Amino acid sequence: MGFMDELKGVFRETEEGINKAAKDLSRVLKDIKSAPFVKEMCKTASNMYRMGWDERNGGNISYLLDEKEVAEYLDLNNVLRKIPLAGVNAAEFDVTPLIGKIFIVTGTGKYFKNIEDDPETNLGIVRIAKNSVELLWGYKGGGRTTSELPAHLMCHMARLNADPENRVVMHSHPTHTLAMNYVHELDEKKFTHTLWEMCTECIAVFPDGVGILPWMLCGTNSIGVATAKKMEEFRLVIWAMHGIYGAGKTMDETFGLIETVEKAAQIYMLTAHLPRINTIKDEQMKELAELFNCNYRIDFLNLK
Ligand code: 2HA
Ligand code: ZN
Repeated sequence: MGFMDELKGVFRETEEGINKAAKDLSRVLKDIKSAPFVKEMCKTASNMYRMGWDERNGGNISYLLDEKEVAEYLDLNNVLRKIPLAGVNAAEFDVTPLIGKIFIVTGTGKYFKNIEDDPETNLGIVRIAKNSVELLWGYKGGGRTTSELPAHLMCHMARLNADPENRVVMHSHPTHTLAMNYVHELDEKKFTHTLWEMCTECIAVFPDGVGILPWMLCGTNSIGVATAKKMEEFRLVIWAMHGIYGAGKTMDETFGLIETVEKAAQIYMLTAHLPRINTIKDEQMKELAELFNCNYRIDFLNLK
């Protein structure tokens, strides 16, 4: 056999090998749209939209995924493109603890109401790199991560320090919570106390209370730094006259935190202009928090 024939044979074998490997890979990879984490993002965004918390492109969610689980659906070596970590000032924002971690994140300018019908356009799965994120799936048609990604990543770092099982950061514009921002003092103790008074179980759901930031420009590193600082202490942070941030271990826990604050704020807004005849007393809140064994902010109660 001549040298050329031998060479052709080697090429043929290599090509066959590559084709077989590609075929094997596509056979073993499951359909990403059936992944539980994609379905959870879709369902949650639809629920948030229907709750009226996420008008137009309002709100954003980031969800830390398990690499092994993602590898069942995607080839982790196939980076579709790199997206810069917009507006990042390295001195303020060191992403090192998150490098290599994979998140599913809502896209900038995308509407929550459209996510369920078209997850591939409205969501992205990204791996964090030094000054950019590597797109592994989604943002079809040239989309990018939410403009609030710096705030989200900073919050993840703060919450992971407080609780290594934290996975979800969620931002939205819940109506009554926002309304309450205009008529109630924006003091963390007073605001939390009022919310706790509005439904018996509030103190057990968010015993750590609600942190509050004054009005700040959104989409910036500084609001991210300030939110993350609050998140060292609180799982819920209000952005005055804008909305709320929640963080938790699961999508249900995080959604439930915001839902419970919003319910309490709704009751406040339904009753604030009426004479208050009955109320839950601080001693009763203490009793409940202790029954549920909650590590509650006792300094947010006015106990005698
Ligand atoms: O993503 O809610 O705060 C839109 C927003 C920005
Ligand atoms: Zn917002």
